Amino acid sequence: MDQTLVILKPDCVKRGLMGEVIKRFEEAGLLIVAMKMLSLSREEASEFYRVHQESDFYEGLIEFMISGRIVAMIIEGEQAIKRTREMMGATDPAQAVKGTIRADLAENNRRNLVHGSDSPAAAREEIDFFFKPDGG
Ligand code: IDP
Ligand code: MG
Repeated sequence: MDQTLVILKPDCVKRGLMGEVIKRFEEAGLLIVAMKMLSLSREEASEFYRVHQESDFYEGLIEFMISGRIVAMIIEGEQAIKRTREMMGATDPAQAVKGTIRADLAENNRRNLVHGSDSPAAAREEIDFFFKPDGG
């Protein structure tokens, strides 16, 4: 069993698409084992996305991620990391395969509804980022 960290981004919450996205993961047989709604501070968003700090989209990404509430969740299942990434689709919805969350529902390559960890190491680190072992 893998665990992965998925975020429903501010556009997902504001557009009322949380249920639709969660339903897709659940219908694929993946299990949500932890979930919370929160707002990221600028510092937290900057740390979470620090691998992108040299990218030209970084500032816009941070502004977007702090623009509203998000939902962070731990999703568990066989090959959960790979499968959630496949279900999300490519970063740019225009490039994403039909039937994926981003192709079907996302607005553009920034406002693309969801984040999912892209490796076992990232999953561990990102789960710890949102769900500290002490419950904080
Ligand atoms: P991913 O979410 O598909 O793993 P990354 O390359 O890790 O994509 O980028 C992180 C996030 O940064 C994306 O999900 C998207 O919100 C934003 N982003 C990525 N590339 C661009 C871009 O070219 N323009 C605007 N925003 C982008
Ligand atoms: Mg990524």
